Amino acid sequence: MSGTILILGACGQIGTELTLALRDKYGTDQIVASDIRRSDLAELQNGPFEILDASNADALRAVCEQYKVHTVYHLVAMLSATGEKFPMKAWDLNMQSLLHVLELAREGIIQKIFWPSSIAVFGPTTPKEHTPQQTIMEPSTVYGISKLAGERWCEYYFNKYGVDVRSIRYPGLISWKSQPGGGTTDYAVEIYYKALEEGRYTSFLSEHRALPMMYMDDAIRATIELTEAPVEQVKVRNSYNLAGISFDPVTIAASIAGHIDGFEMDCVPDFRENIAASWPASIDDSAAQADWNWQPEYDLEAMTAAMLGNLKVKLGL
Ligand code: AKB
Repeated sequence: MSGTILILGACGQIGTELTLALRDKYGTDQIVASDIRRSDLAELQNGPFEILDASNADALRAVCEQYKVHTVYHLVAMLSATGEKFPMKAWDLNMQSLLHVLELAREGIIQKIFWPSSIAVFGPTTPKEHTPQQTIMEPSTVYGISKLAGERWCEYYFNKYGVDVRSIRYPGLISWKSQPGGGTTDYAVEIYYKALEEGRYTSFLSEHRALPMMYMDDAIRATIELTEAPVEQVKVRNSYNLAGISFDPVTIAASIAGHIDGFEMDCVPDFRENIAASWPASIDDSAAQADWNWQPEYDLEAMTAAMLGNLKVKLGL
């Protein structure tokens, strides 16, 4: 590959870990991190960093030209719960920034794009269990609507202009290095912090509200594997279903209680329960498995051990 890699949204939950993983793989100078603010994480400071608003097309173009960017990982988005509070802002941010990046690829300024979609593209009329790659998609959140529209734009730019854009429908992502913000699946990260800090947690989803989830190490590996897969293996150009682990609050709480004596959880569902109720409980990712050999490594037990072990050190407990 000649040219650098640009990460948009490098200070976010996925962006932080993807930047570090790609810098490990390709060397610090090859990876340009960007966000609207600087990261507090010292590790992200070592290497090229640009303050960049991805919805500003001119600023984005200038950074791509300055660093001779080959591949853009576009990780800027307003997630489901915040999106319901600010629908127009969510739509503008989520759509404009994607269209700017697609246009840069159409013009040949960049050569490849990774853009994340989400299980939020599905809705209440979608089959709930083992949701297929192709099925009914009638999302009921503004975030889901923007992700579904984004998927259609990605496929359109691929079919019409040959733009090499690749995408995954991420489940809820669980990580210890950086926290999520504004999502419906965020409870599954908060619960580990509260378990260690307070020995108890109040979930904003109901006891048996199962959702598709994934440990961040698996998600980062999937992201890089798909983006680097030989072009002929990438047969889905809207977005790939991706499955890791499916669980509900009661099940993750039991897994944590196996490590922390006396840990307790209660449930006080809020507006996010309705969002979660509209999403699948589990995902069929056989297309990703068949096309680019996707296999997750972490089950719930391995994830809980990794989260608690790493957070204990991070929080100095
Ligand atoms: C959210 O909860 O909004 C996100 C997602 C599933 O895309 N984590």
